[in-house]
Amino acid sequence: MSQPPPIVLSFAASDSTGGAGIQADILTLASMGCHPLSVVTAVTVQDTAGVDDVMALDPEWVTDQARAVLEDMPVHVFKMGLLGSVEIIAAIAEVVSDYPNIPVVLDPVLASGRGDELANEEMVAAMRELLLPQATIITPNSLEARRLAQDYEDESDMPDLHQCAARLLRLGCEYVFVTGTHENTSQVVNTLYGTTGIVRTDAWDRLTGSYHGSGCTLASAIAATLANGLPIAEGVYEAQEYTWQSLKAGFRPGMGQYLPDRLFWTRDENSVEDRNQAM
Ligand code: PXL
Repeated sequence: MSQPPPIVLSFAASDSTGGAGIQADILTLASMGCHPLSVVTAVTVQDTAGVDDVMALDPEWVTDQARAVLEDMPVHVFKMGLLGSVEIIAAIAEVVSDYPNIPVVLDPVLASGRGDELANEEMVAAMRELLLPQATIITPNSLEARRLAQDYEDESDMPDLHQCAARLLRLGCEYVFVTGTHENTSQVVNTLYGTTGIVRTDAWDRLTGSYHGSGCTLASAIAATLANGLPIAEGVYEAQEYTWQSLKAGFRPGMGQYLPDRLFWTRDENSVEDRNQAM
């Protein structure tokens, strides 16, 4: 009999478009050979153009969803996305602290790619204090890295990305993977930092579209590679390659942003080329 798929538990919010959130995580994890468990933290109202509303669940419901599946199945990796409230962050921190041997991939979702605010300052502080110390790897984009690392009491504090990563590592996570999509560079440069410094830097050709769900796809892909047993540096590379391919094969089902095609590898190559030429 073949091995059962490794199990990844995702804590994230529902995005009805299927572009980001728990739906992105499920698609990515399944596409990369894992069985996804989904603990819903919040429900959003949105389309491919923007987020209209977010309703966070009662934190007890988050705890109960997680405890029920954790007591039933062996989980290989935790993945966290949009968490919804300070109380939910505290509830999740308590659940995962009971499983110190399960790696944690934390995508510190602070805003959507389109700029919709998805975390307030209290939530940023709670993530910093309660989740970062338990994280194996955090995957901020450069804007999130600055917001998580900056000292708000000191307006002149302008750390560069290396300094941000060093500060975040000091808060207790093992690795920080900063993505560079929002930086003014011709290629997208992503850097993985560990406690001994830079572990790897990868540059990718910048794709021209505006995509919804790329960060969720990348963090879930990293969780999948870890669940599949890859060492972190290799896993981070594979996850970038997978994400870049899914963005390149992206499609525009509505009137707003492109969505990644997480099942790109099931399509006939010519049909993806045709699809992109038609748009
Ligand atoms: O891309 C971050 C993100 C995560 N989770 C949900 C979202 C978004 C961005 O819009 O809606 C549910």
